[in-house]
Amino acid sequence: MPRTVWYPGHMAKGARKLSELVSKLDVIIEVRDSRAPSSTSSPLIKSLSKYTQQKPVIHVLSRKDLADPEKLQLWLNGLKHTYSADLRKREGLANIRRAVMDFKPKHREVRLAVVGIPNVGKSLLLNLLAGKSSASVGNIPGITKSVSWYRNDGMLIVDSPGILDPHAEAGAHMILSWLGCAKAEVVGGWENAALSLIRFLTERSMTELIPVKTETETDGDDVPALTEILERIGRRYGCLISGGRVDTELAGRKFIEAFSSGKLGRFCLEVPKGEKAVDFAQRAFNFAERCSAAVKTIYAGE
Ligand SMILES: Nc1nc2c(ncn2[C@@H]2O[C@H](COP(=O)(O)OP(=O)(O)OP(=O)(O)O)[C@@H](O)[C@H]2O)c(=O)[nH]1
Ligand SMILES: [Mg+2]
Repeated sequence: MPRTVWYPGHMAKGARKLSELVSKLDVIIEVRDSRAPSSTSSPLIKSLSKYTQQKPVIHVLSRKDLADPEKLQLWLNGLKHTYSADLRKREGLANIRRAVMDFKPKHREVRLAVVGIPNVGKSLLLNLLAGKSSASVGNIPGITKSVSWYRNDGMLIVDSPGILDPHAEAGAHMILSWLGCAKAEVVGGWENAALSLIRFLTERSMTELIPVKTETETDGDDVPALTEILERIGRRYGCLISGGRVDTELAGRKFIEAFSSGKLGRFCLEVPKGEKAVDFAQRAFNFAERCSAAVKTIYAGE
């Protein structure tokens, strides 16, 4: 049984450090991914309010450029103090800066922390606010490992490591792995993550995001149909091993990477007040585990 929770030491340490300094802050920026604003919310926001009085929180939905614009608008209509942004193009930055400066005390700089789960764009946002590329940015989860302060005209900003919920359900990690915010190893590997994503997309009629034909029946727990789709993906991406068989682990990785980077199209996995994608992902996770076990049994029996 693979480990289903990813909470290494730097996350625990980061959470502790943030709790120590939260009383000094004027405002917190929480960064979430526009494509799943509920599942990518930070577990820290709730826990930090335990340490001091409630702090104002500005929500930034990053990767607006990769999200379905209509579904994203539903989130923006329903959430207060929320700004969407394409941080790579600096779109939405002026609004975020204005919102932060509203909390600036008269006689000193405004103190803020940028928090969120891994790989949502915290350090990139910090660099844009600070006006320099001081914090390391990279497209794998877990780049920032410590809590650090940065200063710019009128702002004292804390960058923090991406921190996940140590008590999260396996499904919560599954959906994060599809978005590149959690490692696939945590949810049983790339094949497992890809099979559950294929199931999610087929059941939601979002098959335009799958780079091969999916006309095979996928009702119920139809194991061969999903594995067949993953094998087609593997053949499309050239993931072949001896005997012309598909390396399904590599195929899963290539598929998830293309999906999370937006190469397969824009999407939102959640809409407000709908079925939470994380609930679905939990079921998909359970299914994918059984599914990949079945595949291994087939290979072992050959
Ligand atoms: N397309 C797109 N990419 C973005 C956006 N915001 C951030 N990224 C990319 O997302 C990746 C992660 O950015 P980081 O700033 O390192 O994320 P982080 O939240 O600090 O990650 P950790 O330190 O690992 O927790 C980088 O490759 C960024 O270029 C955005 O709005 N649009
Ligand atoms: Mg970072």
